[in-house]
Amino acid sequence: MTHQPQAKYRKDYMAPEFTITDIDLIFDLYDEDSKITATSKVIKKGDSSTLTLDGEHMQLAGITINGVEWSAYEVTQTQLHIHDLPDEFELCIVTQVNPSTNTALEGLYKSGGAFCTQCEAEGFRRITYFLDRPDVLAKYTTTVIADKKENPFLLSNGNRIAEGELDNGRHWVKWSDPHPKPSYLFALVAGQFDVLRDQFTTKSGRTVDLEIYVDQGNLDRAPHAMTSLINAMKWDEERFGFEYDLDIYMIVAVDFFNMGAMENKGLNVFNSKYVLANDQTATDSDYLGIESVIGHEYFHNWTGNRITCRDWFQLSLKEGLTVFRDQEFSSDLGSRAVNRINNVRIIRGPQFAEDASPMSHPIRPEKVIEMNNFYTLTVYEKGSEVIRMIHTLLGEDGFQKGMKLYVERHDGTAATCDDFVAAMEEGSGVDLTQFRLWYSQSGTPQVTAQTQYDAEAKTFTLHLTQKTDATLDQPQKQALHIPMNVELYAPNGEVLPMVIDGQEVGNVLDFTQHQQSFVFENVEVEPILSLLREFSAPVKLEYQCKDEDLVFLMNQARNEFARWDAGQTLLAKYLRQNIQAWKTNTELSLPQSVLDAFKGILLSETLEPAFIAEMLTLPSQNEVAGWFKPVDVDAIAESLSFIKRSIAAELVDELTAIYHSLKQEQYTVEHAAIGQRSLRNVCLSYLAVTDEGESLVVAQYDTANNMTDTMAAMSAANQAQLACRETLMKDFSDKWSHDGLVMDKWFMLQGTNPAQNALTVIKETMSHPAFSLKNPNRTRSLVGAFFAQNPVNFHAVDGSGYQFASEILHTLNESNPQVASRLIDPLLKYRQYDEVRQGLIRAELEKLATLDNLAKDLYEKITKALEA
Ligand code: B3K
Ligand code: ZN
Repeated sequence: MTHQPQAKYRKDYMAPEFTITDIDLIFDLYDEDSKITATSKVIKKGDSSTLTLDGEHMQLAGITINGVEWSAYEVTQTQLHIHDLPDEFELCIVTQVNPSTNTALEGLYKSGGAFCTQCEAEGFRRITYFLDRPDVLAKYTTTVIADKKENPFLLSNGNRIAEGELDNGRHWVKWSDPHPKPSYLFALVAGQFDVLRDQFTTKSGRTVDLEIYVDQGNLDRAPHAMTSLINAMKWDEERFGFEYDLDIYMIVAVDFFNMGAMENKGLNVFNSKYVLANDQTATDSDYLGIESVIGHEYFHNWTGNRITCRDWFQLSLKEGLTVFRDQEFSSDLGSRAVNRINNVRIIRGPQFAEDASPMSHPIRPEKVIEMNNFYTLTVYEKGSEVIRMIHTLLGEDGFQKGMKLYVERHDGTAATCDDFVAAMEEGSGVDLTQFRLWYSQSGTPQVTAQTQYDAEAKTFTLHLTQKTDATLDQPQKQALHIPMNVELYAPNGEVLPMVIDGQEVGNVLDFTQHQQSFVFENVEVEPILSLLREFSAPVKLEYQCKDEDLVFLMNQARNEFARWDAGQTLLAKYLRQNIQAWKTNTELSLPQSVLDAFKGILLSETLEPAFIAEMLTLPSQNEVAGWFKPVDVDAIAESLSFIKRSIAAELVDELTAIYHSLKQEQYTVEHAAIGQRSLRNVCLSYLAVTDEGESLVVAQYDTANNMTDTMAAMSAANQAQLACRETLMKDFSDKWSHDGLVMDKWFMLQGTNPAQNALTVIKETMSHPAFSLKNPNRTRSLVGAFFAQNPVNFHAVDGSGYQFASEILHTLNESNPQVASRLIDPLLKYRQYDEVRQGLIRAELEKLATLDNLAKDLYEKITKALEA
């Protein structure tokens, strides 16, 4: 590294010395040399007469102040300092950029034939020199000029206010956004598209034009996104009272995009993966993903855009809250239990792993080198769990009162997480003093529970302890306010009233000390305890529960999540036991009672198919890995495979019968139909490891009339390593080679291929015509899946997986550091593995650390990992 990147600290926040209230932008777009003229109204706020603006990766062509050419300035690699300034002035800056060589996909770049921008977190500074920080809110007008034939559509934020033609085949459109916004919400798109149009009438009767822009020929894949958008607009009015505030809402789908989507005011830019779907190209989970991301970006209009973040340390203010809102949206529209289960899987798997890694940070980080590194599962998903805990403590009514106050106080401003909590507290009257610690303390709390029944006194006591292990960023931990949702059952299934100190209490206990006991009175029989219902706090729970009690809860708990969780706990117990058995060369085994319990669930006539499918889904290899240190990837794979084969062998008749009974003639994307397919395909994944596997999988592939069933057959063949795998893979690739988005599914199967020669095949696959390391979706599907979801091959003890990772990261460090920085995560966790693997991974990280041009994205993560 030539110079060491500097960290920023939350505690150092200072209000800006100047502010910019208005900006007028003119983009003269050319592939290789686009010119941007930015005219801003600047007002001095502090004492200095030097204005320092952020800017990088562009050329400065000129500066004027109040129309006069200015020479009192200097430019560095990342800043522009302008001296001798008056108190208020008009600043005009002309810059030049090259969109066609911008492979980092930040700032102004070309995605296929179209121009587009990505500014969050700090991409606007690659367009012009600016106060590129979220607490500077300005009104934007934007004129886009480009060749008319190649770019018939010229889009930006706000409302279209003027347009015109120029004589050289070029044309222009001018946009004005009446809502002051930070620079990260700026967007521009220019290109040739097909447009799906609709309208929405808001609750106050205003008509909003809805437009979805897709690559030409893809119009038949846009309707689901439109339906999702309309549902989101309606839901936000009904549940939160939030109405849309411009005359137009546009979504543009692009193929080259670093993340899922971006909530730019009035002009969302989306990864095409989260827009395009029809039954031939998309699976049920793609459809649900689109609904959720379209909702998420729309919900940002209030939680993110109208009220934004004061500084980037506050990111969870908008992201945690908006994830909570999108989760609620999906739960209100679909199955609440299935949504909750899938969200909890993310927390217990990858989020807990992040907490245990060198990147561990609180949902409101204290120290950042590269902001893009903090768009994490912790900020987003744990951030949402923190909001959910507030919701649990306040109830829906108190929560909505808090939200109302939050909006009244902070609409049109840049706020902090503390502002949010204060509003929730005052709006609801619930004390959140200790609760605030969730914002500043990192790591996963470990809760241990023990119980005691006193038959004579008729009391049942729950002893709880909490402890959060030190994390790399924070050695000392305090006791958190943990909402602990519990329920007591009598052995006959009756729900017991919970009485403490003579008072009947609700389900949610306030667990606030390191150790705390709750004594329930008038308990006539020894009860069965359902603990951490709804996963009421993002903690690891240790509670020795008898198998019979878990089976009881699987069958009798009145809450579906609790039933699923009991099943998972039972599976976890036998997964651990078999991992141990495999390591000590003892025979693997699974009690008949466990098999019977799952049989009961499979045959249940009252449970929804979608829910049964979740009950029968084993924890992922990565989730199980999180329970151990050192992790033995082979033992985990063997144990998971043993449990799967045991259940399949025991239930083969039932699985076969249900598999056949759930066949649907017609494909519809309705929740009931999705649930049935999901159970049918879970059955197939079990049957794949039985004697019938080969023929069932081939038959399903051959007769599938939708992508969900096609992919389920292919995944089953891949996971079970069936002989038909190669034929199916070839057939799929012959059919879909022209379509990168569809091929991503195929690349993912290559990436997660359990076969021993997977890495060799992956290297060959990189020359597949549909593959390109320049495209983040392709890269994540093939290479990313191998790093993160193929543990046995990635952690091959000869180090081949690590070497390959290092080569890929070396290349991506130059072309797209943001993508590189996402992919490196599995390597950061090297301390979880045995010494040989630790040594091998460390060596690769050290090699990367010496790269001359190491981007700060990778620099931040690698230094943390090596320091650890
Ligand atoms: N706010 C964007 C994410 C931006 C990521 C920048 N590296 C999408 C979202 O969370 O809605
Ligand atoms: Zn978001």
